[in-house]
Amino acid sequence: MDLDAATTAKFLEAFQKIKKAENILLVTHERADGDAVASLCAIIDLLEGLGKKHTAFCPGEPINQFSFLPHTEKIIFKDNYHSLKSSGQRKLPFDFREFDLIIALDCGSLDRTGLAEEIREKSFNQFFVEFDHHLKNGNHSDLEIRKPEAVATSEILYYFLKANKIKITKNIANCVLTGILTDTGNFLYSATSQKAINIASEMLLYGARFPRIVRNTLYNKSLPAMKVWGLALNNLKINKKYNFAFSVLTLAEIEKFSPDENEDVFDSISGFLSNLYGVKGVLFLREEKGGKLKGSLRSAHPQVDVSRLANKLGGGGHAKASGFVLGGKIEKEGNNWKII
Ligand SMILES: [Mn+2]
Repeated sequence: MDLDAATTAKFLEAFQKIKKAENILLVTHERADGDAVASLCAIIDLLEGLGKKHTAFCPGEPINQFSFLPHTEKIIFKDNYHSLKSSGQRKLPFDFREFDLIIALDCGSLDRTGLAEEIREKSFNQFFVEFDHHLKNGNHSDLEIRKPEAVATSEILYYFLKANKIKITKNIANCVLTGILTDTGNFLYSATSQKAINIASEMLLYGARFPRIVRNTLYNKSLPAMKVWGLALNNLKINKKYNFAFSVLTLAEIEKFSPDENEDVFDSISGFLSNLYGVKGVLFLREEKGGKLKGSLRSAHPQVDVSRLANKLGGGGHAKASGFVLGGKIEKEGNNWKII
């Protein structure tokens, strides 16, 4: 990405805001993925170097597989956040009014931060900066740094650091490389760019540990997770009319193997199912507790944009990887299933 003057000006402004701020809130999206956690950790590293007071927040359960990243122990993960919210008992683990700067990283949409109401209100005049590579969704940012052409938010952070001549520490290098690797499926997804590969190799020179990242993000599946994978593979079918593959898991099927809720079992399944040759894409639909259905869409086909289907179903994401959530339950009868 060649940085145009307008983007460079935004990066400089963002750093000015950070330097002036007294208390900074960092937030990312629920069910945080590698890029989300890595982006948080990279900015935590920067803020600690500057001696800035800060809090990092992620709604939802902690994702254990990223605990190898520096500073993850400082992130406040809020368990049961959404159920508390719907029952009206939501209580934030901090006083939102104390912050003068809020930085959202990799969020996709404000609703995924768990802080949508507070951020929209900005009742105490907080300045809101957004770094994201998802498509635009709303007009809530005071400073919006959005680059859908970047493979990861971590890639955007790299340009931000460069524009401001900020030293890339070994910690930051590990974070940026993790974000790029996880969001490109270790450079396998079609969105992978030459720039992302160049940045990754530069991160190795700054001390990022590639084998350690891959070991933690790829070779990390437990036996229950593998069993659930097996079931998802077994249930995989192709809809010949649309040349689209799908696999459906009911809650009862999943619970038979009691996978650890803190393990990212399902994202990796949809990624693996998309290895199927010759189809336009794949849908992985699973039933969750509380009458929710989660759908993941993946495609490796150059002409297919699965985010259009995800958007129609109230979700979102990228052309090659998207998701949605619906209310309902899955009923299976022999080889057939329906949503009730
Ligand atoms: Mn991302």
